[in-house]
Amino acid sequence: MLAHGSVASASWQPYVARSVGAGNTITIDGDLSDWRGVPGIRLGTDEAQVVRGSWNGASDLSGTVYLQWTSEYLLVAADVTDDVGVLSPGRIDNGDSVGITLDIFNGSRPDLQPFLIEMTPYPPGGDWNQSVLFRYAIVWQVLSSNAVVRAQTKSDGSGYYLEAAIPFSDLTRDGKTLDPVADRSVFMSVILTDSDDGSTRKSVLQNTRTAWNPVSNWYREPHEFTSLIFRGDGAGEVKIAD
Ligand SMILES: [Ca+2]
Ligand SMILES: [Ca+2]
Repeated sequence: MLAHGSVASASWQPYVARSVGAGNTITIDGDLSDWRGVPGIRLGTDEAQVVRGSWNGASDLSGTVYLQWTSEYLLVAADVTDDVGVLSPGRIDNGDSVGITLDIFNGSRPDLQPFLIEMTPYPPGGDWNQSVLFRYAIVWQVLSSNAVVRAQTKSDGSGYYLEAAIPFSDLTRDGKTLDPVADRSVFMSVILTDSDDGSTRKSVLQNTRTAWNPVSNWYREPHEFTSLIFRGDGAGEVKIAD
């Protein structure tokens, strides 16, 4: 095993998200068959991706996260291996969750916090309206969100599939809304959190070593993220499952 942070990983390279494409539809239902062929960001393949807690290897926590977009939505899919599924009774990001940070200002407004979007596959009481925690990175303020999350547990108990649609209209701050066509690139990081008891974050994996670390920041230094690059014209349909 490599020591923490000793080597860069290909998973830390900028990620190119393509638009869904004319004639194609993504259905937000936790079934990722409509994502076939989309390149992913792999987590849990590299000890250096562990930024917090203990990690017992790929069967404990690993996954692949995929991003696409349409003119209306940033779309997220995650195929997560996690041997013990649990929801935190407190904040959902203290339990099993998929997170994404986005700095819509791409580093030009260090006075403003990046967005931090945490999504759980195990919504409290089965209420999908409670499956998203949408806030600024270190401003612990829950923001209203129209983001939609759906997930399915893997039939063999080895983890879950998660799918989400985050409206670009939610990614608005100080008069600016993220525009994938005009902006073309934003600072972004992806976070997988594993809890086995619902109260402790046992492991946290990221696609960048420094987006969060216990010394310097809490996702508030977007230049330490990697980049999300938008390609395509924004065509494509999104359907939300019940
Ligand atoms: Ca789907
Ligand atoms: Ca877990």
